[in-house]
Amino acid sequence: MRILIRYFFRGVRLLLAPVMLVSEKLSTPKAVERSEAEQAKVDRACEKLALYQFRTCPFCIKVRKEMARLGLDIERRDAQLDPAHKQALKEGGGRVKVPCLRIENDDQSVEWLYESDDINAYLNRRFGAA
Ligand SMILES: N[C@@H](CCC(=O)N[C@@H](CS)C(=O)NCC(=O)O)C(=O)O
Repeated sequence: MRILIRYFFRGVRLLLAPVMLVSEKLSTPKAVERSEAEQAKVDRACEKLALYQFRTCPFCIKVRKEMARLGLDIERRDAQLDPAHKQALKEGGGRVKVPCLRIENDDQSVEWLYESDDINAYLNRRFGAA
């Protein structure tokens, strides 16, 4: 019975995935405009960030849309399909839950920030309009 339920939900997810991805594409906002120098500075800062995500997780989509709005080129790491990323998230952050933002500080220390609202608030504090 349990296996049937698992396959049922897997099927639902498979059917919903394209809908979610198309809807994300259609509703992703345009990026804020920055000068070339400002954008280069933001791009450099984003090299120290990585988003652990699942492609069709609604909370990840929320964060990805905010990244797009803020014009942030943050590496996305699939913690569902890539076992190395999944393991890194488990070991570094403590659990396989997404979205999770990996933040490398200037002193090389690393923070793992969970919760889509907290991630978006962090990105806005750091990269939003002053
Ligand atoms: N409140 C969280 C919810 C995140 C969440 O439920 N993510 C799901 C994927 S859509 C997950 O990682 N589930 C695995 C788990 O909770 O262990 C947020 O806003 O980020």
